[in-house]
Amino acid sequence: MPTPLDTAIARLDELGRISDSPHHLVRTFLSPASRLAAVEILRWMASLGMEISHAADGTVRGILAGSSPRNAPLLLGSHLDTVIAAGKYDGALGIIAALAALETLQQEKIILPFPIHLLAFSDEEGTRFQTTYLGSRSIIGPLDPDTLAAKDAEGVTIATAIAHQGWHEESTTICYAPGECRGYVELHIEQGRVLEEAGEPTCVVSAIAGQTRLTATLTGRADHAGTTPMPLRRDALTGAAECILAAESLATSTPPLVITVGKIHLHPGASNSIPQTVTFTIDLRHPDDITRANALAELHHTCTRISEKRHLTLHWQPIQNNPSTSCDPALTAALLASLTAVTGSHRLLASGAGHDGVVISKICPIAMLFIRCRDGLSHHPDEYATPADIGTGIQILTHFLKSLAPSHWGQSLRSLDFNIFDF
Ligand code: HGY
Ligand code: MN
Ligand code: MN
Repeated sequence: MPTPLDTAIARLDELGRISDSPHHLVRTFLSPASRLAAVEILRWMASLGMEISHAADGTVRGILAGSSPRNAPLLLGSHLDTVIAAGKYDGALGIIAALAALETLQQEKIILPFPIHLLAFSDEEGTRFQTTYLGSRSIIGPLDPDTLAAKDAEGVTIATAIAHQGWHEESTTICYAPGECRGYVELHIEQGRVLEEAGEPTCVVSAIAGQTRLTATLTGRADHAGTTPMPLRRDALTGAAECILAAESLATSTPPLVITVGKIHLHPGASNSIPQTVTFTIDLRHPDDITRANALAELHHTCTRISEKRHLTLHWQPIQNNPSTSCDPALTAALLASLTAVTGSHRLLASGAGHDGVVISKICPIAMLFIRCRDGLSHHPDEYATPADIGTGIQILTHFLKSLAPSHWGQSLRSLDFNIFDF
């Protein structure tokens, strides 16, 4: 009989093979592979006896009612979408590890005194539309008009994508009001090197760094590559290059600020034509929101100066701005108690990566558990977490869930005195 860990490892491989590309792993908002992955996750949820449903935007949910279905639910989950040329752990591990923890509780005949709602969010990465957290934002309220108007590379808006590519057949509205849930807990790979360098398998997350996403478009003039002397050019690509290097030097001189240009597109794109327009993305992050805002203003000023000097026009288009988000102290203390009980570690770590908890923190307390990943590598096909570390993560999550049912664990954790125990 396979253990919950065996099943989890097999499911990671299975989900890792569901892709929109034959060349690498990629699942984007409302894509065919995202739908296939959602159907597979629903199958796993149903096999645990969960009440399953899906939203039109592709987020799926499994509910275990527990012994008191009317009590406030605890939310578990992560995202089912990926970046391009992704690894198979980012997102998927959080969904699959939660299933394994619930399976362990079932094998031990433990029924929790409140419902568990396991959520697989349709879009966290923002790969198709650059706007991130579409799935989790949709469970706390309707998407705002600006977001719905965001366009993908083909010019399709989010609104059109949901209307025409959404999973409307038998869909449910999955939505939670502030205060309706007792908390949200997500297990995720660290996507950094701290745990590996510390020689520890897991840690608890203290906060999630704030992030700004925008696109910058520089416009000059297309011209002939052979007949246009250098001083007469209005080359949008060399202008963009100067801006991008300025962003790199700003980030390098202001640690732990990080700035990334992950996408760039130019027009007309002929080898013998001087580039007329260049659009590139900027992803800017810092744990402190004031420093992040100041860095953003400085970068905008620098890029404006560069474009003026080169007789280019600059269009600076903010896409989104997420504040630094602290994890809930009480829920984090409970998760930390389980981390310590299972591994002896007390490690807390701030997350440089964004997570759906940033959004869910608007409606309930959040906490996160990190699992070590090899070389800290993520957003890469070689992303890897060992079965042993995944097993430790599942053990901690299971211990944590049990700790919320004091009847199984005495009253020890009640002394932490927080509302998670209010039944
Ligand atoms: O970009 C991030 O931090 C996350 O992987 N969405
Ligand atoms: Mn990611
Ligand atoms: Mn992720």
